[in-house]
Amino acid sequence: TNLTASIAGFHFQDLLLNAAGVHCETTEELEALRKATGTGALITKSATPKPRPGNSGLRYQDLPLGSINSMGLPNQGLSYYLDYANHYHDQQKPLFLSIAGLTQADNLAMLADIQASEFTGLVELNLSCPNVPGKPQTGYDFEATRQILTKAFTFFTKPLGVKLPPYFDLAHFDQIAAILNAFPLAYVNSINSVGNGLMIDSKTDTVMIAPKGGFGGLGGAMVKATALANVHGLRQRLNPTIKVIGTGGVQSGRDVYDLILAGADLVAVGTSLHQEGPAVFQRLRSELIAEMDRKNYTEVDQFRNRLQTLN
Ligand code: RRO
Repeated sequence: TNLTASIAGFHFQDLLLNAAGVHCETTEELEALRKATGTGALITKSATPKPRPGNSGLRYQDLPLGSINSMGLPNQGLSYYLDYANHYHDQQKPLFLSIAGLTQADNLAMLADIQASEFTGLVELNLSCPNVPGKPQTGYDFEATRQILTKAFTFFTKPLGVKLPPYFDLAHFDQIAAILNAFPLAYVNSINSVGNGLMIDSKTDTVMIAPKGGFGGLGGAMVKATALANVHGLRQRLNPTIKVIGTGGVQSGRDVYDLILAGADLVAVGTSLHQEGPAVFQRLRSELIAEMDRKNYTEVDQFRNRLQTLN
């Protein structure tokens, strides 16, 4: 069975990777992803120019239908990930470097550092972190999104994608796609967590996590429909040259299949990776192949973006 994909001249032997942020803050975690059966790529924790400890207190909780997090961008700083990247030689599994500046100036400075470096992988600009107090998600500010991309593409020539927040109105799908289509993006990754949910522990009548009074990004099964809608809505609107990484709600091989059917080229796994560790990729890969076998498919191209509608 052929699970290969390609983005911006990079070839992937398998179409699964981690969702940025999960199991990818340290080189040890990244190496475990690289070595895991079933991953076709890996991505680093979103970096800021300097290391950050992130938010204080309990900041991630598993839930019956997924997860809630308010990590607050804990990371080792851009130079740590650039250093890992510049010693990275696994041609079989391309490396994505994720960056998430707290300001436009920080994002442009990091892109300039990456441009000047010997880095040869793909870069993901995270426009959708929901958890830094006082910092709105850039992806919900269409003019700010247009402005950062306009400035970035004046000098940045390496393969660049963006990580988007979920959108909930078809008019917003139209607006964000029109902006993204104006730039030579390699891909979009949709969705980040569903920002600023709130869950309650019924035993104690308290919120589930400490930062921001309990508000945090939702992931896992409860966001699957939102992820499918965003992947499909964007795939319908984006230039064919812009590939799509589908992220959100993957617990089974059928969930991977559904994101591909909706138009995803690669599929990323967050909450399930947090819960099961890197062995999740081997399970998802074999479940996807089993689902394809049931349909007599040997290639993902036979069903990618072939979602059927009624009537
Ligand atoms: O670190 C986080 O709190 C975080 C980030 Br940067 C993000 O993009 N998405 C998320 O759910 N958490």
